Amino acid sequence: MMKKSVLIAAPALALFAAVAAASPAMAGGSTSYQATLTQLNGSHATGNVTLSLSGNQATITEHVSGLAATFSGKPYPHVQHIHIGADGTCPTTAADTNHDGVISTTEGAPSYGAIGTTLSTSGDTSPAAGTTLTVAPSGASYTYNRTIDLSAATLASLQAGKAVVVVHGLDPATLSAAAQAEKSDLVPSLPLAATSPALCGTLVASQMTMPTGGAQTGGGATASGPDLGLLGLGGGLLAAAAAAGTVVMRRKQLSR
Ligand SMILES: [Cu+2]
Repeated sequence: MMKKSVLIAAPALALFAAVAAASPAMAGGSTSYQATLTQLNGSHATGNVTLSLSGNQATITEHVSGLAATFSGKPYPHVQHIHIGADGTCPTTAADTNHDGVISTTEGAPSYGAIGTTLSTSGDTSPAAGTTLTVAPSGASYTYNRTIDLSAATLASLQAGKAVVVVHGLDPATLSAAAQAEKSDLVPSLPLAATSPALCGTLVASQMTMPTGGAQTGGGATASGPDLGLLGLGGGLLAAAAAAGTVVMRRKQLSR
């Protein structure tokens, strides 16, 4: 008798565990985006960004390293933004139209667009805070973590695959003599190096929420690795439910 009840209980437990594991992604309505940040202007920096979107609320986690460490003897402030409204790409050296050896922020704009959201450490995240050095993360390496509301414009670009994270601020010593003498295209009181892009990466959707009943129809257009995992889990759930005698669920599926 003991043996029998254990055998019956086991599938129920397994089903419960599967539902619990699947629920946050399926019911929470969040989508994850990832960006691999690659160097611009010979910065030799690296980084990555994860953005978890729920409605218009974005939780952003960013790791960078290898950036310019100091500026005027203090930790180097690296203004950083989500750029929007253009190609959704990072510029090549062909963007250096004045041939000073530096892709300025303005020269890169045809690729990544204008500032949509400022990834500041506190307060304002609008484009107005774009060059406020006091709320920029600083130093050669940092981890940035903040939950913010995205504007409608940034949200639209993000969902269209055209949102690009750009981290600014180069070591002036790495610039040509001519470029070292230039003023910033964004803040004329600063040198060109201070605001020129050092890292760039397009935010790409890495995990899509399943639409309701989406095990059959969802994810087809944009299926990637994590998507396929969810699809597999969804299918497994249906099979488990059918096996457990959940007739309503089975009927619903058959009637489609
Ligand atoms: Cu920027």
